[in-house]
Amino acid sequence: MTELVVRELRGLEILDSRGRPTVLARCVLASGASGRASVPSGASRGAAEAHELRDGDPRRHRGLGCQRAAAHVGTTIADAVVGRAFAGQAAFDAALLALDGSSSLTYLGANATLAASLAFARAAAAAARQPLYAYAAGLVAAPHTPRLPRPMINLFSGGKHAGGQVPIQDLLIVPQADSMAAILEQATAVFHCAAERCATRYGMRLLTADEGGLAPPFPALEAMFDDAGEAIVRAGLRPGRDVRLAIDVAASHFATADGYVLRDAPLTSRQLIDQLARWAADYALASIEDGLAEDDWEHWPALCTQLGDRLVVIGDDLLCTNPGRIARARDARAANGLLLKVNQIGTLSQALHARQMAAGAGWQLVISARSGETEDDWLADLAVGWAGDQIKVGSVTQSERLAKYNRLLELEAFDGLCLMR
Ligand code: 2PG
Ligand code: MG
Repeated sequence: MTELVVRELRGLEILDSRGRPTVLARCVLASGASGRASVPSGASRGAAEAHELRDGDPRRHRGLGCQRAAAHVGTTIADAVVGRAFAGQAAFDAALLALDGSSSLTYLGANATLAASLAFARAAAAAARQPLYAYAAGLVAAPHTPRLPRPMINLFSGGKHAGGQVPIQDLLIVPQADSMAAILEQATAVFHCAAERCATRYGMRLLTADEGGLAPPFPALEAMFDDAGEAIVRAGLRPGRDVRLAIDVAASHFATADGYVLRDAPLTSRQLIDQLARWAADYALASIEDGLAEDDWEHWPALCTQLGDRLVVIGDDLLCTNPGRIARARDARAANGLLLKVNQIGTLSQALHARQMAAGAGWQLVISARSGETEDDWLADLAVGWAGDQIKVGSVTQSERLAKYNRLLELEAFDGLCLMR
């Protein structure tokens, strides 16, 4: 492999889909090849995520400014990498970690390191005259064919993404069609039928939540599932057959000191598992993400034992794309699916490690966006190159979501990539 010499690295504070600052980096190599990338940001964050560096100056962006993180890219990191030759992504990312020196990137900020890591990846892909997905595939040790992931698409939002009108954070649809074009056609049909139902049933204008999902004031949690089923039927599709349902419970966010409170009803972990099992049976759920809180390690194995043979038990806040937490969950049989979010861990190489561990455990791999996104589409290429079984990007509205879906459409139509069955 030819060495990649960094000629220039710059960082910039830009704005994300919530109107909050985030970081963009541009990397230019000595060969002239260049790449740029911006990083997303979560609202319903796991406690074990890598550190997102914010300025904390209340006079700008309510303290959420990213000028220090952007400056770290353009000065601290640039000073350490410009003029140096790197054998590849692993060497570049190792330099970032060495420079920071902490386990959760508290000094540089994971938003700074990830911007640099991704911009370097794009530049390295350009230097190799490869599309980003092929470069990402080349990072995975075992050879495999890049393939399109099946999207799980946000229909209804609650929790931290929609002001908490329902405690469940996301109800998602998983169209079962066998091409990306058909999947997105079905998803938009269901979305528009759901939007009409929200208008007639709840008198709600077409207002959407952080990820573009609908967020009506459901009178009961079951109404959320029933309305989704109804929208699928109205779209001329069969619930459970053509389109399956999935949920991101994000249970950490309604956990209390001694259990959970779901819509004013106190529940023990066991009772919550039983509730999830009833929904899984009644609505043929394809997956349940964060069905329990991130620190409820004691009960995750019971959840996985009870439901893991019927659906995917996905860990998001539980795992935080963190190899140490994934090892613990694997050993305890606490989950059988990883929600992989690169900014939870801070560099592409660490996320790859997490991906390899999930693959080694035989888990389902879901590559996920964040609720705060930009128009950047690198996530689509990553999901393809790393052979994600599924991708979670949000709804079929809002351009920061569609940038990823449209990239998948392009890869299907022009690069001949196929969906995994
Ligand atoms: C999640 C994500 C994406 P956030 O919980 O899975 O939906 O949300 O980016 O706010 O953590
Ligand atoms: Mg989640």
